[in-house]
Formats: sequence, structure tokens, C-alpha cells
Amino acid sequence: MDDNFFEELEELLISADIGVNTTDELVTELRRQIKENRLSDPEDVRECLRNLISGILATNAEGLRLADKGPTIFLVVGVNGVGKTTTIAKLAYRYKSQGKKVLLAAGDTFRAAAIDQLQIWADRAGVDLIKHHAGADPAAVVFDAVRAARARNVDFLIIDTAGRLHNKTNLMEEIAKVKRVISREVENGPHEVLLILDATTGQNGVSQARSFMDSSGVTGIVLTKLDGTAKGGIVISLSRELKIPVKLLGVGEKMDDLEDFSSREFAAALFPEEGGE
Ligand SMILES: Nc1nc2c(ncn2[C@@H]2O[C@H](COP(=O)(O)OP(=O)(O)OP(=O)(O)O)[C@@H](O)[C@H]2O)c(=O)[nH]1
Ligand SMILES: [Mg+2]
Repeated sequence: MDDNFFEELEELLISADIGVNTTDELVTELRRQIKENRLSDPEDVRECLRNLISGILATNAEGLRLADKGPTIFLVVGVNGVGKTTTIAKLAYRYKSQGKKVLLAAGDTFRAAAIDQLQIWADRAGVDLIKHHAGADPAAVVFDAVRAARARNVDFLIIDTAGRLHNKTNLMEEIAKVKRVISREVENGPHEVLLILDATTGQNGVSQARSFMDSSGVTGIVLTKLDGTAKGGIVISLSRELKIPVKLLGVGEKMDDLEDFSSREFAAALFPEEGGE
């Protein structure tokens, strides 16, 4: 294990979007363990690295939080185009397939097309949608949706919101208001505030996560577009720096392209058993 080895490793980690600080820490710890355990086989070193990474992630590995009684409510947030609406369709499809009663809410009232898009997904998944007209107050849509969820006795209410840049204070305040409406109406609600992050945006996801944490108390991350070349190493920075658990992975554009996050599998995918580097 010469300096060259560690340099290549650093490059690999950074190209997987693990971030400079986290990479430094990982490599330092890896060097320590290599010395301590006198590792010389590259496969042992890779295994050591996989363990380090899944160790960082494991503390955060949890499923989605559900309501003890009454509807479970998920609020879905994120910047533009990351896959919020698609993820909602996937969740609706998943729960509907399990025989659950699902209701969606068109909280993205910014564009008429956004409401239509969600309606198409709702029809495809065979679930109902609460919607107002374009330009309506998202908080009003959500208020109605929460009432409807209770009246109709649904198992899940999943709320779409408009994409918003995380540095736009007024838009972040709007999300906070939507969340307050839910909290007021439902004990322990929303049960999850899911931040959708696009794996291809790399380390920028950390600052997105910070802003959404501040405004809407994100409780879980969904990392999308992992079916491309992006490795999604950003989740390691998120776990380490912000302690936000990753809950789900988006691996395609279809309704069944949704996977539960497993730290072990994720670490293994970053550093496959053989070849790779
Ligand atoms: N390859 C791939 N594409 C995805 C995935 N998730 C979403 N997409 C695509 O990303 C694009 C944007 O998805 P949307 O669900 O509309 O994203 P959004 O966050 O709701 O967008 P806005 O409402 O405009 O902010 C669409 O073309 C989706 O098909 C994924 O996991 N993999
Ligand atoms: Mg959308």
C-alpha cells in the first residue's frame, strides 16, 4: 500500500461524490486500520473500506416512520426536477400494491402541468388525488387533503410540492407553512418530510439538505437517478455531517423503480468485490 494506492483511492472516493472532507477522514481511518491489522491484500482493504462506509451509514438506517393510528402523512420536498413527483407515484404504487388505501395531494400549485402530471400518475397507480386550481395556496390544498385523508380513512397521504431553490427564503417559508398546517391537524404529522435529492448533482446536495432541514425539518432522504453513472456517495456526507438518514433510492423512471436503502448494499456497490479500480 504505497502513496500511489492512497492517491488513487482518494480520486475514486471523490469521483463517487463522497466529498473532500469525508474522503480525507475515510482515508486517514483506513490507513490506521491497515497499519493496525497489517492488511496487505487489496481485497481486505476494500472490505475494510466497505465496513467503514456502511458503519457511517448504518447508524442512520431506518425504514419510513408510520402513524400509530390514522393516516400516515409524507411531505415531499426538494429543488426543481429532482424526481419528487415520480417518487410519489412510486410510493403510491408500492403501497397500493400492498393493499393500502393511498391519497395524493397536489401541493405543487405553481404550474397547471404539475397538477396534470400528478393526476396521470394517480390514475396509473389507481389512487385518488386532492387538487385545487393552479395558483392556489399550497397550504389550503394540504389542509383539504388532510381532512379528506381522515374522512376517507386512508392509510397514506403523500403530498407533492413545487420544486424550489433552497436559497429562496420566501419559498422555503411556504414549505414551513405547509408543514405547520399538517402538524396542527395531525398529531405527530407529517410522519416523514422526505427530501428528494438527485444523485447526479453531487455535493451540492449537502447545501440543499441543510436549507431544507432548517425550513422543513427533513426526516429522510430519497436519492434518485441512481440508474445512471452517479454513485451517490453524497449520502455518506449527509449521514456524517447532517445525520439525516437515507430511506429510499430511485433507480429509474418507472413506478417500480424504487428501492429501500441498505447501507451494506450501498457500500458494496461503491466498492465491488473485484476489479473496479
Ligand atoms: N433515470 C431516472 N430518472 C428519474 C428518476 N426519478 C425521476 N426521474 C426523471 O426525472 C425527471 C423529473 O422528475 P419529476 O418527478 O417530474 O421531478 P420533480 O422533482 O417533481 O420536478 P418539479 O416538480 O418540476 O420540481 C423526469 O423525467 C423523471 O422521469 C430516477 O430514479 N431515475
Ligand atoms: Mg413535480
